[in-house]
Amino acid sequence: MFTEKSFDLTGKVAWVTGASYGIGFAIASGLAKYGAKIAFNDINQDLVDKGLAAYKDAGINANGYVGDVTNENQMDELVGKIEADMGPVDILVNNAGIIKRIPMHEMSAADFRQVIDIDLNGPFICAKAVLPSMMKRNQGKIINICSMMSELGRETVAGYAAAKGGLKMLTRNIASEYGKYNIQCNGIGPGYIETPQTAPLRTPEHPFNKFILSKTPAERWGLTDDLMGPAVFLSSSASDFVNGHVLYVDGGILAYIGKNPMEL
Ligand code: NAP
Ligand code: GCO
Repeated sequence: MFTEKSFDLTGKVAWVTGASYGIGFAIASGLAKYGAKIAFNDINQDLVDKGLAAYKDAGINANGYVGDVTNENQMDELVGKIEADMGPVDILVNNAGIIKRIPMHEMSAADFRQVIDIDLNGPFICAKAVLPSMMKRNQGKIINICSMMSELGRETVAGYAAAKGGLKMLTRNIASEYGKYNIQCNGIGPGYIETPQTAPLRTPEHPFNKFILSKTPAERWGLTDDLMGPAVFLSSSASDFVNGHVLYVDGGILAYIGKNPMEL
């Protein structure tokens, strides 16, 4: 039943991967504002320490752990640590990810494999690590951070688009296979967001900056704050009948043919 508490995450344990900064940090901060207890991991202790300081500055008492999402043993151990420290994981946000911008004919198979490993195998490994506990408790929320490249291609991002397209289908498959355990798996597809990952594209001289503004009805780059509300919604009981959906938070990019270049 929908009540004023339907967005409340009090007492829930949320694990956000790769969340020392950027989109993951913002999503974790948004979940914390609605009462969730935050666990996050990142690739090394320096990043985890940086994240812990940032969460503390934001008034959030987060638990940080070193772990590589592509390492199944590390992720299984990490889930055990979170459960021992905080309780079972109620909400998993598969956020950790990388991008490599290289023309495909110049991209090595190793580069392609690395992007697929982190951006697609990682979410599989982390979701697999939390599913058994969610199944036992007949409840759980899994949110995969997809992309415009889950729907669209563009030059130089073959590995990333393949990974994010696969992540959209992994989202649908987890929803299909585990919905009977009251587990909802959905995606969030950010548009073009101001984070370190897109910093190279946002320099004043980079043509991509004007291109994105022409493709975005909102005529601005997204902010990580724009992702907090969608994440709270998909983490809460307000979305218990939303499953297998990718919620695009893109300012309207996917709906818009783009401005007439003559008007730019
Ligand atoms: P970001 O600033 O590069 O942050 C990504 C985080 O993931 C970093 O802390 C990174 O650590 C961590 N990470 C990378 N590989 C890891 C691994 N193997 N194990 C654990 N952590 C790892 O990226 P972002 O812009 O915040 O993006 C976060 C997610 O949103 C990504 O999945 C990205 O594809 C997606 N996304 C971003 C945008 C955008 O416009 N920014 C739009 C759509 C989707 P390091 O610092 O060591 O790399
Ligand atoms: C790029 C950008 C995008 C964004 C995001 C868009 O090079 O095209 O980095 O891939 O990161 O994924 O949704």
